Amino acid sequence: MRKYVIFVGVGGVGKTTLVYRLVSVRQAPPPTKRPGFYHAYLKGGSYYILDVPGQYVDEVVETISKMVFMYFDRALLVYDLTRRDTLQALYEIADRLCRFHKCISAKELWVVGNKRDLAVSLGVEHTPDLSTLGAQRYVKISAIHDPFDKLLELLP
Ligand SMILES: Nc1nc2c(ncn2[C@@H]2O[C@H](COP(=O)(O)OP(=O)(O)O)[C@@H](O)[C@H]2O)c(=O)[nH]1
Ligand SMILES: [Mg+2]
Repeated sequence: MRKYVIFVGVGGVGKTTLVYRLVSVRQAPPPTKRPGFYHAYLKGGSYYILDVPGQYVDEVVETISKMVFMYFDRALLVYDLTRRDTLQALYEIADRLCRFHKCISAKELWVVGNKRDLAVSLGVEHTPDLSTLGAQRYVKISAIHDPFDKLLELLP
């Protein structure tokens, strides 16, 4: 069984931290300059995970628009629960891809609110509108603090 997963979101929301946890890279993630394609055997299957680079909406849209031929089993749209701008960026990315290129082709679209630990300590949390994003599910996590099994649930 082969599964393809893509992580989408602007820089700083924790995508690479999350991917590193999933594929057991024990390193602090450097800023992501080029697409990271990772492979891991998990949950009895073979997973290919794509970590989209880019600090801002423009760069993320540009990278994804060049991969329109790819089909994913699940797209994880990641934002920082404490930063509304990172959620707003997801709306913009989804909108621009659909209007000017092609919507992200994925069987399932999940929204991931990361840095739950920070959201709890700051008492700040922004909630996504799933229908605007055409997403089926919303999950809150902490890429740093959650147990591995909880993070595995993000994979199809
Ligand atoms: N407090 C907290 N910080 C996090 C969490 N996940 C990632 N970070 C931090 O957020 C910063 C950006 O993470 P990174 O994975 O490089 O984000 P990316 O640009 O989306 O790949 C790093 O300093 C991480 O340590 C989390 O769950 N909680
Ligand atoms: Mg990164």
